[in-house]
Amino acid sequence: MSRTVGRLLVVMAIVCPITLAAHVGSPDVFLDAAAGPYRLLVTVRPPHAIPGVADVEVRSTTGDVQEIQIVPLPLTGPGAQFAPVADRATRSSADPQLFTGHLWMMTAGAWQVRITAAGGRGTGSLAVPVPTLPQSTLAMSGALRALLLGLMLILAFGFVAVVSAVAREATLAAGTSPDTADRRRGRIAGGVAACVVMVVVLLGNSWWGAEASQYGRYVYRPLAATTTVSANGWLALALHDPGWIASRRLDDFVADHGHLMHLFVVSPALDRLWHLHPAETATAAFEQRLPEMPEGHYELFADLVHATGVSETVVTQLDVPEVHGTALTGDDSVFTSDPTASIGWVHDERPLVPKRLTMFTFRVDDASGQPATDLELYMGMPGHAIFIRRDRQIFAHVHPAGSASMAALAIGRRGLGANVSDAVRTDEVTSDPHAHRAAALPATVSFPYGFPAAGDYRIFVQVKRSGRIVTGAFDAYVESTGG
Ligand SMILES: [Cu+2]
Repeated sequence: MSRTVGRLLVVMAIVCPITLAAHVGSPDVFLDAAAGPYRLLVTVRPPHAIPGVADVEVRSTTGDVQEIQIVPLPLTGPGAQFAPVADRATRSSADPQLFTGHLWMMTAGAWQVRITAAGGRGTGSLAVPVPTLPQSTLAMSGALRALLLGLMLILAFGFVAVVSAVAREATLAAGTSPDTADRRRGRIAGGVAACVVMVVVLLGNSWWGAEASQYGRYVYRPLAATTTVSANGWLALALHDPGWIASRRLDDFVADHGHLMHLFVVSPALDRLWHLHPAETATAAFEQRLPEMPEGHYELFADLVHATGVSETVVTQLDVPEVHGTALTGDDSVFTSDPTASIGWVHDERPLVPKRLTMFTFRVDDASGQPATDLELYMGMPGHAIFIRRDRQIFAHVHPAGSASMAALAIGRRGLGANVSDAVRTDEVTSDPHAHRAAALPATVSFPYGFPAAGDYRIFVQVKRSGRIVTGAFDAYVESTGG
């Protein structure tokens, strides 16, 4: 009997961990933006399981911020209008311009962290879009499992022993010991109590299983895609929803810096990159005329943004047969492994480590080695950067404003209403991605980002010079902090 109960308790105490490949493996949000007069560098690390606690780090670059308040609220809908009472972020005693805080994120979907900075120049607010996508169910640690199992065994055996003893000895007169009939009554009561314990444990186990599988359905599953290439060189991408929360739809994509889809095609060795913009021809069906590309196997990362502000990266593969490609047009661009000496990575000697917000700065030089004076906006921004780990398990598309999608940033700003910050560096241009500026852009472009994990990465940087898109590729080794 005891063995059976023990086994059942083990079953009950184990949580089945559901492990799914992280969609792009880079869930942290990095932002370089303005809250009123203050320029802030923001990191938000959403929790892996929802509900869970997000970590928020805010660094003021201007040095005159006195207080930072943070509050989570939905990115869209009525909830976005009514902010609960904000928490005050803790100011670091070692670094007075660093503020940290922790926020509970309660449901999956499109959230924002609203940050309000106060200081000598008044107050200003900023909306950081944070998609909360539960990545996994948390597995219970071995120690906790053993502790709970032990406690359950004590409870179960204690209950049986108490019931049995009560039935056996409660009616005995003082000083007498139980006779055969008493013992028999005790054993029967103990058996009944054991049956009750077993039923309770079985019911508990099925309740636990139901809860776990319900949460399992809540774990984020990225959109899937099937790809086909026609004989005349058209790529067709059909998106499928493998099932997730009901609020995810396939018919609500919004343009993000001018295009519904940003498709990055890389070769396995990462020595080739195409940045294409397929058009939606029917709901969730995208098409793109392929450029000239060698026959081979390619990896595809397609960035999309829903009207809710949740952005997703669809990962798929593609075998390209011999195709007669067409010339690249518009915002489409290509990188092949020719040395692009005109873009240089400006970095100090500090080793790269995971999780640390770093400004990745690149300088564009002209043929004579002087800072380029002919930079233009490329899809509304001074530059676009792709961070991709060599094993292609981590991928992030980052802009000078940060890792949040431009569309989600715009939704967040709309929610700020009258408090809207007008100093986000790329704000003015996101509404017109093809805007040209009379004044030349600076020759350097910076991207705030933090690598989520150690490994060998490749960084692609794209800028536009006199109407021509230029791509630079850089290798980065990220040390593991544990060693
Ligand atoms: Cu971009």
